[in-house]
Amino acid sequence: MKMVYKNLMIKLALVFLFITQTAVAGQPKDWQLGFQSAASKSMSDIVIFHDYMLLPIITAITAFVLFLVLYACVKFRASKNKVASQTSHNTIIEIVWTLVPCLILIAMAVPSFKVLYSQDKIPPAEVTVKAIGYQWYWGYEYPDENIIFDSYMIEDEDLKPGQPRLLAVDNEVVVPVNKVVKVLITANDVLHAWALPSFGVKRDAVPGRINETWFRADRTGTFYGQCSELCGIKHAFMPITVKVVTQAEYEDWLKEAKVKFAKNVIENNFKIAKKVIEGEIK
Ligand SMILES: [Cu+2]
Repeated sequence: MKMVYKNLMIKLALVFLFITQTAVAGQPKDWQLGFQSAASKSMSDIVIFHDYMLLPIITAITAFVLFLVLYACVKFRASKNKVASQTSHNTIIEIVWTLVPCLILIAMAVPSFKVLYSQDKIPPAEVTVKAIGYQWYWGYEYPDENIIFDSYMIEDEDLKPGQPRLLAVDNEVVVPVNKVVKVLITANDVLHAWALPSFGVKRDAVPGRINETWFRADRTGTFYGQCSELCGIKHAFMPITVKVVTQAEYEDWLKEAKVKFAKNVIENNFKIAKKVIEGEIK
């Protein structure tokens, strides 16, 4: 009987996990509580650390402090304590309330550093993407593929069915699933930040400096993020869209993109346009 019950619980947990994983796309939801669903190991680690370590500790401390406050309110109420107690020091309690928080912090620090280091150590990159923050859109480059393009938010009136408001862009970043994607992040004007919650990624985009981060998406789909550094009046309107596809789909996209977004052609057009403006060519 016990075994049957255990199996049933495991099945229920799996169904729940499946529902929560599939029902939530890589974007925020109305009335959402907690994180967006994880689509990379980094993010799963963050979610596990938060859900199974931080939340229980926070809940326990909050409940304990609430209990102490209520206990003190009842036990030391004025009606039952006509003469106030003069107690002011207790060495043992003072040692305990210094040591216990220290131990809690150390216990939290160990897994926290583990997650941090795993995010910081970039494995050999299989795809490299450079993200450049502009006021107010993102530019992308695939340095190994001679591809460059800009990515603008789609305005409300131009949204197609299924495209989320304030998150969909005209040109998405496309990456293959289960591949290490290194993202080089910089900015052209002011500070921006490239952030994608489902991948557990957030890095500042600093003019004149290149920051690095990485992710390995473990499922296909479209994932949305936003600029996460106050960068001016249209800060809220420079979303980030990453489309994770299969390797074959990625190769098809590359073929198309190498023609559509060919860097040398675009740079050449810029040069010609500059010359026309300066009057060298008519
Ligand atoms: Cu920005």
